[in-house]
Order: sequence, then structure tokens, then C-alpha cells
Amino acid sequence: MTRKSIFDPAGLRQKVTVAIAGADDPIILEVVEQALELGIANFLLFGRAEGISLRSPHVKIVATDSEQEAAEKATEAVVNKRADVLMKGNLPTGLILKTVLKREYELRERALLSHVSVFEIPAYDKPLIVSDVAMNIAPTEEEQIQITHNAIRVAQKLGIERPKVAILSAVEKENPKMRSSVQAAQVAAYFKAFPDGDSRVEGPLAFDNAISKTAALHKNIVNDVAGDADILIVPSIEAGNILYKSLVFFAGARVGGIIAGVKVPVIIASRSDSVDNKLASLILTVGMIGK
Ligand code: COD
Repeated sequence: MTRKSIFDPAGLRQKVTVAIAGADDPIILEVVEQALELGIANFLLFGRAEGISLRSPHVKIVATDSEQEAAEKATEAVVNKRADVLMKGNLPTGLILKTVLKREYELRERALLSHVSVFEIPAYDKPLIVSDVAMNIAPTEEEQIQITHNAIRVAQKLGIERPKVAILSAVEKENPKMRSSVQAAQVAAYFKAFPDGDSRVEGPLAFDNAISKTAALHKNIVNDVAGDADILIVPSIEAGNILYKSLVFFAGARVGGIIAGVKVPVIIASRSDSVDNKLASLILTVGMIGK
């Protein structure tokens, strides 16, 4: 049976306005053109005017002189409700994140904002959520707990009612010399004491034991999550970034990425992401609005 893609635009019922910060980029403009063809969005494009050739009645161009100005004006568009979604174009991730975090914009909904990636991988029979690969650099135990809550919330919005969460390390037993394994055990213990809805959280798990039943059984790891994870929580941005890029470049994964914990949808795709994956982020985000 062919599975339905979470990046299928067919089911989208609403048309949103997307503010893109740093739209003066051929890949971003290609994404805009494809989204216009699908009829899923109108756009406010912020960037250098000479870099934005596209003309359409559904597109408004706002010329900006610097990346900073593009980030601020695009963010202000969602703050002032002239746009429904903020999307990062061709500018540094840190710049747009710092702008979104500015207190005066009052965009924070939860104590911690985090990045959530949703993958469709040919070798895995369901969507796989990975966090945090792009925002929180070296999360503490408390931050990892928040990252886990945020990822569970995204899973639920995608219709995964009882998400299985693996807190990753390189091993499945605590090793005091491996900080991530100790922290993973603490985070898993926290969720056993204070469960988040119907989710189940286990850790530490190594990547193979989290996503392969065969690997988990080989090591006699038997729990609800092992080999069947919906969500992987990575120990650091470096681990997450390397996993993200290996899934995309070596495993043929499609991926969409958003920021969770914020009042408005914010799309942060990697600058090296393809047109298809940037469009996937947009489709995913539009599909989650109002859920
Ligand atoms: N959630 C909520 N508040 C936050 C968060 C967060 N994730 N991060 C910082 N804050 C708050 C702090 O509490 C503080 O009030 C204020 O924001 C500034 O905090 P700093 O000085 O620690 O944060 P910044 O502004 O220097 O950096 C925040 C970034 C998100 C930009 C930073 O963590 C970062 O650079 N992350 C990596 C981004 C990146 O390079 N990604 C690329 C990989 S693809």
C-alpha cells in the first residue's frame, strides 16, 4: 500500500500569507512560484529588490537594504498580522531566530522555542520527527524536557496521538563518562514521573535501537519505543545537524522544518535544502495551522 505523504498539498483547505525574510534568492523564488501554482499561499517578499524578479498579483515585494532589515520587517509583518507565516529565506538562521526572540515582538508562547524537523524517509514506514537540529545548541536537562514537550505537540498536530519518543545517545545504558547518556536517562525518568499525554518516552537509546526493531531485539531492549520511534530527541545541535543532513543526502529523505513554542508559524529550512524540501516545510506548516 502506498502511504499518504505528509507533504501532500492536496488536503490543504486554506490559503495563507507568507512573509519571507531574505527572498532575494533563486531557490526561494522557485519555492514561491511552485506554491503559487499549487494555490496555497500569497507572499510578502522582503529582500534586495534587484534580486527579486518575480511578478504576480499574489506577491508583494518589500525592498530592504540589509539582512537585518529583511528579518525585522518580515517578523513585523507576522506580528502585525499582515502575514500568517514567517519563513526564513537566504539569510543566517541565527539572525532570524534572534529576531523572533526579541521581547518586544511578544512571539514566545512557551518558555523554550525549539526547531522540529519532520522527515519522510523511504526506509522508514512512518514520519520521523527529529529535534532540535537547528536552534538550541547544547540543551540542558530542563531544555531537553521542553524540546521533548514541543516535539510531542507537533506530533499531535500531525495526528500522531500516542507518540513514541527516544532520547538519543550513543548507548542504551547510562555511562557516567558519556554526558548525553546520563541526561537522556534523566529526561526519560522525568516523563515517566510526569507523562505528557499518551506519549511514551525512553532513553538513553542509540539511533539504531530507536528506529530498528531488529537492532533493538539484538540488544534485548524491549519497550514500547525501541525500534518504533516517532520522535528522536538528539543530544546536541551538532548531532542533529549531521543526522538531518545524512538523512537528506544519503537516505533520500524529504523534510520539513518549523519552530515550535512560538505564537505564529515560523519556517526555518536550511539554506542548502532543495526547492522540494523548502516547499515541504511550507505545506507542512500550512497544514498544521489552526490545529
Ligand atoms: N527559547 C526561548 N528563549 C530563548 C531561546 C530559546 N530557544 N534561546 C535564547 N533565548 C532567550 C534567552 O533566554 C535570552 O532572553 C535571549 O533569548 C537571548 O539569549 P542568548 O543570548 O542566549 O541567545 P542569542 O540571541 O545569542 O542566540 C539565540 C540563538 C537561537 C540565535 C542561538 O541559540 C543560536 O545561534 N542557535 C543556533 C542557530 C544556528 O546557527 N543554526 C544553524 C544550524 S542549521
